[in-house]
Amino acid sequence: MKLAVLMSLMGLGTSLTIGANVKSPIAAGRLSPTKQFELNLTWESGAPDGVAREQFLVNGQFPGPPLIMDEGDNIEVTVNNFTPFNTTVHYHGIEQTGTPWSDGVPGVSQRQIFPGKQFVSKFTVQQHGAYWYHSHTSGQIMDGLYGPIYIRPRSIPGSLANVITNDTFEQTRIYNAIRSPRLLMLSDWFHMTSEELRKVAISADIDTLCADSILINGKGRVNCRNPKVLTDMVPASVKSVLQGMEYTVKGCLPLANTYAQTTFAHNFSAVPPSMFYECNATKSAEEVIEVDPSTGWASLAFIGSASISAPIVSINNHSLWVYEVDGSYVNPVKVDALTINNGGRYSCLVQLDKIPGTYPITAANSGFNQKIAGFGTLSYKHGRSVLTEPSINYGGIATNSAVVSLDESAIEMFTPSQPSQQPDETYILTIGRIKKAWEWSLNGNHSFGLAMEADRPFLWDPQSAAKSPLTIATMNDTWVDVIFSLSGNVSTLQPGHPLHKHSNRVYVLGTGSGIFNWTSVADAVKAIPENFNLINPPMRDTFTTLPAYKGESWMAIRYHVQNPGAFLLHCHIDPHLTGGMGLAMLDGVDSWPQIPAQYGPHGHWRSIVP
Ligand SMILES: *[C@@H]1O[C@H](CO)[C@@H](O)[C@H](O)[C@H]1NC(C)=O
Ligand SMILES: *[C@@H]1O[C@H](CO)[C@@H](O)[C@H](O)[C@H]1NC(C)=O
Ligand SMILES: *[C@@H]1O[C@H](CO)[C@@H](O)[C@H](O)[C@H]1NC(C)=O
Ligand SMILES: *[C@@H]1O[C@H](CO)[C@@H](O)[C@H](O)[C@H]1NC(C)=O
Ligand SMILES: *[C@@H]1O[C@H](CO)[C@@H](O)[C@H](O)[C@H]1NC(C)=O
Ligand SMILES: *[C@@H]1O[C@H](CO)[C@@H](O)[C@H](O)[C@H]1NC(C)=O
Ligand SMILES: *[C@@H]1O[C@H](CO)[C@@H](O)[C@H](O)[C@H]1NC(C)=O
Ligand SMILES: *[C@@H]1O[C@H](CO)[C@@H](O)[C@H](O)[C@H]1NC(C)=O
Ligand SMILES: *[C@@H]1O[C@H](CO)[C@@H](O)[C@H](O)[C@H]1NC(C)=O
Ligand SMILES: *[C@@H]1O[C@H](CO)[C@@H](O)[C@H](O)[C@H]1NC(C)=O
Ligand SMILES: [Cu+2]
Repeated sequence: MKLAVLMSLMGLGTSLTIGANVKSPIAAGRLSPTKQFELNLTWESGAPDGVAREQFLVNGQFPGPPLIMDEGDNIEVTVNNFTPFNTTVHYHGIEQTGTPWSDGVPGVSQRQIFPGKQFVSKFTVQQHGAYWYHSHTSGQIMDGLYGPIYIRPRSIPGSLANVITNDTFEQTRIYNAIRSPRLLMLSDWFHMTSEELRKVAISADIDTLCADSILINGKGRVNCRNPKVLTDMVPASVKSVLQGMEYTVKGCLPLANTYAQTTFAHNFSAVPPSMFYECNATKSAEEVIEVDPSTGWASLAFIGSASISAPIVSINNHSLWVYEVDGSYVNPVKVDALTINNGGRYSCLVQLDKIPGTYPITAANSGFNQKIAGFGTLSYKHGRSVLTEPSINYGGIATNSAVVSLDESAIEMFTPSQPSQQPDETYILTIGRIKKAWEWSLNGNHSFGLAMEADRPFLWDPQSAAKSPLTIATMNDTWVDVIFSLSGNVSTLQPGHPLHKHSNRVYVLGTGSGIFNWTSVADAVKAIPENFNLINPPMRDTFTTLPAYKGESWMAIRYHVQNPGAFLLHCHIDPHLTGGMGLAMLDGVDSWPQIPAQYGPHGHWRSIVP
């Protein structure tokens, strides 16, 4: 079943080339005032890495079809839930200005979409670049409910390419590439369903730290490696994290590793051996991105849709010029490899000036939790097999000292913007596990548990929502600082958390190792100015803390409250979110919007009408 996304009659979005896995052409009516999309969700058998299981499909595809929009468009997405599960669809990075009820978070902005029901989200997109849509219900991202979004820019700044070249011919080719990005969703995949994984995690009290494969645009293989080879990849300086153990043949840290699984009491007999220890390699199809070297350049937009892995990506023999991050242009920076954190988007230019050949793309998990990689190919048109060299190995480690990887904290906005130099409010959140290996908290005390998904949405009643310890109420047009402080001691080690703020981008003011033992950013700046940028900091909707492997770490963000509504702030590692690592920001409680009747308590989801 290959169904096209609902199209209006006029105009075809032909200027945009899309990943090879995407089967349907997406069109949108230039003359219609609103672009309409229809997403039919089904639960069917699939085998993205060669092993069959039940999974979500969107319009018969995995990943779902790309939703191609133009900056300024009014968008209407109809979600039809043909699955046996409750669900919702969130549009990651879309600001939802004036439409907080279309943000797709159960218990926060809407009720679940029950089986057989339909939900229509309406919003306007005054932004550009790569985004994605995904389920925001339980662990359904791990079951495949996601697809890319690309918003074509109204215009591209004329001087964006100047740091790359001043040759006008090359610049023209670069802008052509930027106008037609290839979308690459990098994800991880699991042979057990998210529900099965969660049940094991709870009954064994473990953290889900092991994937079965890494996928590029929904394609990949199960790769198995010699445990000794994997173990030898870990640099001597950090080898202590292994506690003298070897990775398993699946590339996982053994369950007995207390840095990974904590010193809490576990019940490992509840864990099936396939989850951490067994590996049967497959030979299923891998993604091929075909490029035409006569165009000179290609643009690859990486969309981080992994659930527990943080893939570092690289293409043999090719540098990547990163020029757009989370929907904002940045000063292009040339790297050999970059880590695509869960939820983040990074668009890169690749010069097609090598021998016409086929060049492997490597996406290798960068965390200690697992040594695992997925592969694809960048294939020049009529390319033949050539001798190539990788910049990173299977363990995500640079193959030589000349390899440059992206430094997130050094990202410079192409159009710098200065935040207010003083916040109106500061919240210091101690983030980490509470009581259990699988249970997480964003405020140190409370878990945003899955049961809350069934609760009355906070959006409907901000006064009573504000009484919940799982909300933070802010006033409109104020500046808010949030400082995340990661506890880290031998019994409760933490990975870096890819945090996501719904609705708006935030200024990432600074990060550091050690205890944040100040009460405000201003005090910390006095002590450690080198850790902060208050002049032109990176603006992100997804921002990753440093890990707390050898002690505490912290991150400070600042944002301007501009769009009243209930918006989640959460970790984008799926088992951390379902383990409770979230809070709802009640942004602008003093200027709360009137909820349209169909999205409020008396609205009801229509049954699907064919
Ligand atoms: C979604 O399903 C409905 C009902 O079967 C069908 O009429 C419609 O064409 C489908 N839409 C897409 C985009 O597949
Ligand atoms: C292009 O010209 C600008 C202005 O003269 C200069 O700053 C920049 O370095 C040049 N770019 C390259 C790649 O040479
Ligand atoms: C451990 O898990 C197994 C399998 O789920 C279960 O049968 C057993 O009762 C559990 N033991 C404890 C102490 O919870
Ligand atoms: C791998 O294959 C063996 C033998 O066919 C089977 O017993 C085992 O369950 C498989 N493991 C996984 C993880 O698929
Ligand atoms: C790739 O790079 C390696 C190392 O620089 C070089 O030996 C090889 O010839 C290159 N391959 C191609 C096809 O350019
Ligand atoms: C937990 O809650 C108590 C009282 O409600 C508060 O004093 C304490 O600071 C909180 N701890 C953290 C880590 O947020
Ligand atoms: C969907 O959610 C409703 C209300 O929270 C609940 O009663 C129902 O059991 C859920 N259905 C499924 C299939 O999980
Ligand atoms: C480690 O951190 C946890 C959670 O913050 C805390 O409860 C525990 O006391 C700490 N242990 C040590 C040895 O500091
Ligand atoms: C704050 O922490 C820093 C290092 O993290 C330490 O050097 C300093 O002594 C601490 N200050 C106080 C007042 O605890
Ligand atoms: C909230 O504040 C923003 C920024 O000042 C402003 O543009 C917006 O109109 C305000 N919204 C409401 C509902 O007052
Ligand atoms: Cu997390």
